[in-house]
Amino acid sequence: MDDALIVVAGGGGFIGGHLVAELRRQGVTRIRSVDIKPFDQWHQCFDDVENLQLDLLEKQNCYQACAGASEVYNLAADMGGMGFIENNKALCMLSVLINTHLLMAARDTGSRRFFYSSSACVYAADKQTDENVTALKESDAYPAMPEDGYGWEKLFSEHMCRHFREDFGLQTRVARFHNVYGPHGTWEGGREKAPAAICRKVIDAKISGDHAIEIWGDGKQTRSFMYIDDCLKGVQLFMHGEVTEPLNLGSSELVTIDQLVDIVEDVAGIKLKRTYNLNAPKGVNGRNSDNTRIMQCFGWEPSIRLRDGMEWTYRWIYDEYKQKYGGNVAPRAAVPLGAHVRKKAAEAARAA
Ligand code: GKE
Repeated sequence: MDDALIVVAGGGGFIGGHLVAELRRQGVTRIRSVDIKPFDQWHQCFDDVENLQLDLLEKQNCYQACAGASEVYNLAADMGGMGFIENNKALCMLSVLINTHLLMAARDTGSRRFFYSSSACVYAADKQTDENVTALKESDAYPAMPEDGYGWEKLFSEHMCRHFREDFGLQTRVARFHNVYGPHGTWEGGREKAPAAICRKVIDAKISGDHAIEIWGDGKQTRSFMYIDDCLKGVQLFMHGEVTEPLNLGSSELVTIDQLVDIVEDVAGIKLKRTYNLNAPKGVNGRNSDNTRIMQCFGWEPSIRLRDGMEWTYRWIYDEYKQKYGGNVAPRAAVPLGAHVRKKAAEAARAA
């Protein structure tokens, strides 16, 4: 195993970059990190790693990426927070080509294990209508009614993994990530998720002196957020364990978005006047991770407190913000319309 080659697909992204860093810390000597982005846009890039810029939608590139690999981690996908996935459904679904071609390549080039990063977006919408959500257990993915676009791709790809294991003997492992956050994540540009977006908005307010914040939705929607270190630990437990069914990998510390803002205000030492944009992308009303299965299987669950993780994340974003914009405020991007608003407009247009 010592000189086994580990491939991280999506190694230029947030989670992939952290995974490469973690493998290096663990002393893995042969790592291949693959991403479509130019190297200067990778969230983390290490000189002692074999870095490849490849478009993994293309089958031949997946074969190049997987050649000689012992283990393949697939963290490559076109994705983002609600602002992105509600408005880019086709792009999100095209990631099916990445996982399909990687599975074929891993099978044909003799990889021992294959990890797929699925998402809590596979869960059925009708189980997430209430803010006082009952935590989602793995069986709640069926009957299937996942997040349109992104969630369907994830659910389909989970099945591809299962059938490659059953039919071809490729040892696939699948985790359903619940909203992962931390340093080195996207914090501006339209793909950022709520934890990073709220940090950036609080920093905007601090720097501009305009002590106000716009929150998407009514602030009462609930989520759990998993710090990156918990995510990395879970990914490796799953990859090297014997559990073949998709399992939740998420925190069970449920908060409202307003409570998330409270935490960031507290970290930043500021109080802001809140406005709520009900037309912005909002996703489901409530989502939490039921961790019964992961506890049964591994005797472990993500446990880093949100307050701690948000403090580390805020400080990292603050430094990045200052480095990029000096003492100036970052340019404000237009807020995209939520899928619920566009759906209503389309229905009204059809009725007229
Ligand atoms: N992105 C963002 N930006 N969200 C905001 C903001 C903001 O400035 N203000 C409030 N929110 C609200 C959103 O409207 C949504 O209701 C909630 O925070 C969480 O948004 P999110 O972090 O973008 O994404 P979600 O948790 O709804 O969905 C994510 O789920 C993951 C799995 O749990 C997805 O975007 C995927 O990235 C992922 O699969």
